Amino acid sequence: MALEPTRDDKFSFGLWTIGYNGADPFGGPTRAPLDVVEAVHKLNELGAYGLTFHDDDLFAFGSTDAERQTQIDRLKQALADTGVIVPMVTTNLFSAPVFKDGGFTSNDRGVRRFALRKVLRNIDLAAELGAKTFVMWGGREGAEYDSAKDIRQALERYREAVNMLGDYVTDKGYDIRFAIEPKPNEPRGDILLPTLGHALAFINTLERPELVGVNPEVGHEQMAGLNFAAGIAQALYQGKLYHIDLNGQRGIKYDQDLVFGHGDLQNAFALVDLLENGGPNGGPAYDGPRHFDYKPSRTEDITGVWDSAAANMRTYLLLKERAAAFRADPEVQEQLAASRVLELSQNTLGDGESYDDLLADRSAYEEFDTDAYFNGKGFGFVRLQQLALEHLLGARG
Ligand code: GLT
Ligand code: MN
Ligand code: MN
Repeated sequence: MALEPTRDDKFSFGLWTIGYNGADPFGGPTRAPLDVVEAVHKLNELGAYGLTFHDDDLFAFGSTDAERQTQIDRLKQALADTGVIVPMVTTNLFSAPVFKDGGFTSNDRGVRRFALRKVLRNIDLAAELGAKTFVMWGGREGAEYDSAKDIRQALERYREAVNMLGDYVTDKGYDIRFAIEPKPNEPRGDILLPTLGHALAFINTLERPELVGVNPEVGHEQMAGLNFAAGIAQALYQGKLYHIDLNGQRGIKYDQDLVFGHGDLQNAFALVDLLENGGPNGGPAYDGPRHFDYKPSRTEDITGVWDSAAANMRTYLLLKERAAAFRADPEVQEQLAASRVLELSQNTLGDGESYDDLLADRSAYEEFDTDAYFNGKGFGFVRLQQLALEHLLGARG
């Protein structure tokens, strides 16, 4: 299998990822600003197919209309010269000081109205560039103090905002869907819609739920101690995986945004297997962009930036190769059957069986001898996981 990324792999990067200058709350930048034209050309050379961005990544907050247009034109030219596309656009509602208490859910109504205008303008740009997904990461939507935010009203305002944006894309005829990106905390002490599950539940309250899905990020779910691959399986199950942010995180701590695979590698293996193969019982796989939202480490120079960009894609392709070998291994198939992983796709009730039929089935209960049935036998999950690990390590075929 080819380990050279190609356009068909649908790898994309945020302009803010490769463009991260290395500044953190404790120290200044370690790298010079990266120009968007250079970013597009370099990503193209490395085999990526897409660039994504926030409005403020492309043209500084507060730019004049002319400055904004110059940057848009420069980007368009670079896209035309390379064939790179913009699959996703997002809005920065977090960097400007005015957003310190949030955008859609700031206690200050004037800020909320400004945030909506900023997003509407950026949706027009997304449509103009042909982006199909519009991500909403509400990093400042939240609070540090329980007394500071009426959570129910904040959710009402979030809902009002997303409903209005749904009306807007519908009325304009834009082929755009929204993807909410959950995160539990940072920069706020607590962020609204902190996990994928909260976001999925919120989406059900919207007026046009079909227009809204999720953009889960590996590290964000792991910051909450959750199993990312399992969450993604649920998002796929509910038809809500509209986009994905791949990166690496090592445990429950600040948002590390490491290279994909440089965190929980076993879960990354399970994730790639799921995205590519749809799970052991062959559920729907994912065919959207494989979007990397990582930060080249602060220790790196520009060579390290491009090395780490390439590392994300290569690791993904290595895991894809290992996952294919895992699925094709006859011993794995045997163990999947022995571990009853495949049996889970069978309905629990028989065809047309009602609860009356189940109640009448004495073998299911009255005559079901749990001790004899169990008879001390295990599931063999450890052997199955060791087979997975050995494939991951390249120790088997
Ligand atoms: C910010 C955040 C990311 C989000 C980006 C989209 S912005 O860098 O840390 O996780 O995906 O707004
Ligand atoms: Mn992150
Ligand atoms: Mn992200």
